[in-house]
Amino acid sequence: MGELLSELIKLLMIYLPAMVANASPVFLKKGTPVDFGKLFIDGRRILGDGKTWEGLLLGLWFGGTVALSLWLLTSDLDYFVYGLVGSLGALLGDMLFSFIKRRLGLERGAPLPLADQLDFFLGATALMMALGWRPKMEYWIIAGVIIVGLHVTANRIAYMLKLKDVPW
Ligand code: CTP
Ligand code: MG
Ligand code: K
Repeated sequence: MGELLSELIKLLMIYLPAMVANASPVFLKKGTPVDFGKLFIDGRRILGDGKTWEGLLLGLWFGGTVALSLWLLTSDLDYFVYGLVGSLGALLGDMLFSFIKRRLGLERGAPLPLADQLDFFLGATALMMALGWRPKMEYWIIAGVIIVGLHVTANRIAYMLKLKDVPW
């Protein structure tokens, strides 16, 4: 039990910058679209107005600040390196799924169950693992359930506070 708890806390700390990076662009109301408004070969937007350069910069800045704070608190450089990489991965994963949503003909903000909840988590995991991070599978699954649960709850709160137009 003691080991499970400490491993879970470490995992949540590794993912915390990615969670913050994913959540912070919500405070933006508009910005310059990453795709600059351009259309894909199917005639639909490449990514759509929900993915902006300002959102990417804000997410990296906030996620990076959390990663830096964790490094200073723990003296463990891994929290900074993986935190920063996880933040970038979260934002890229989010964009990858927006690309997929547009290809499916879904407008900006339309829900795609599972994808909307997992995009940033999968993106953060993929990029951190590409840089050599190796979580223990069983702990990773439990941490994933907690993180996705927190994400869903945070989105509902953001909706109630009128920060978001939709609760997902
Ligand atoms: N956002 C942003 N830039 C990003 C990511 C998010 O500006 N790179 C902002 C947008 O205002 C976006 C909001 O955060 O509307 C919520 O993000 P998300 O739910 O991922 O975007 P959606 O509007 O749902 O767009 P999509 O359908 O493409 O997922
Ligand atoms: Mg959305
Ligand atoms: K998303």
